[in-house]
Amino acid sequence: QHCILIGAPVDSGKRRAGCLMGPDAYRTAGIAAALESLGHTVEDLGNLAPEAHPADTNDGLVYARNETIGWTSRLAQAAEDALECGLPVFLGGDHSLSLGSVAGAANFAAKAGRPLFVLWLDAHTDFHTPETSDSGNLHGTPVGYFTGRRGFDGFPEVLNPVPEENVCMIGLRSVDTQERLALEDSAIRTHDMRDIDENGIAGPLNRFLDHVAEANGMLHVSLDVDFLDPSVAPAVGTTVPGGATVREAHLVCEILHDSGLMTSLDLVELNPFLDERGRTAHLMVDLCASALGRRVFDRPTRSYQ
Ligand code: DIR
Ligand code: MN
Ligand code: MN
Ligand code: MN
Repeated sequence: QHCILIGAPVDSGKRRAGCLMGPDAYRTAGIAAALESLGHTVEDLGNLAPEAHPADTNDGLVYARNETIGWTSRLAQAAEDALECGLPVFLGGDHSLSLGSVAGAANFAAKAGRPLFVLWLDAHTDFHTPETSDSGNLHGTPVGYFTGRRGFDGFPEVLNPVPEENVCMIGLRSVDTQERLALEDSAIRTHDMRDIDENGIAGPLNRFLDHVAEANGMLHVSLDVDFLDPSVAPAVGTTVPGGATVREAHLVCEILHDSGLMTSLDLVELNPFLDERGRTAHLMVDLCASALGRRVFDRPTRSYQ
């Protein structure tokens, strides 16, 4: 495959700074070489910048709204353009980058006449709107945005909202009250950590991939560092105990590769400033490699190709 690395040093989605260093941490951890060693071609677009925007005053609850709007337009266009030529890998940057990456992927999918599906690997549901958020941090809003919830005044219009039933969340263990209420009325497929503890992680994932394949869908995968347990991935501002193990995360990525269905990927919320010796960046690079074909042995698996 042709992998297009898109540096998205978005740091406007929450108040704690540091995610702007994420893209360069992934490069330092060897992401390009890892993908090339699997036989892929890799093109690195460097780090993007947000579109011009008015300065943020931050006098209301919502933090850095204008800067995040600037990023959303820029990244939506970048996603749409990159999907013409290959598989975009967004090197975040905090999770507010997914307002743009998913909206752009949805526009591309609409042009291609295919439905877009989204796999959300995260401790959080990120289903807020700017109006329901208690923190005012826009990294908690991308799923609300790209599924077309109201309350995003001033943001680019979502031309092709992702249908709720096309969204699957795995790894959940921190859901705010307003998100919980909104999810109760939604068709989003949610799998919390208890679900994984009781049933394993492969079943829910394979069932979702079956839907993607049946619909000839495109699949955007958004991997938040805090999907992982903080004991193995400490470099994130919002750690929540009880997350996915290294093996559960690799299994997800290996199954994704075998499915042949993934068409774009976000690596988000890495804050290298909080890390020891780049261990979290290395783990995220290893997971990306698994999602793009690194494996121990070949084995017969369900394949949609
Ligand atoms: C929290 C945190 N629900 C918020 N969200 C995070 O600020 O709305 N998402 N960290 O990944
Ligand atoms: Mn998130
Ligand atoms: Mn999260
Ligand atoms: Mn919140």
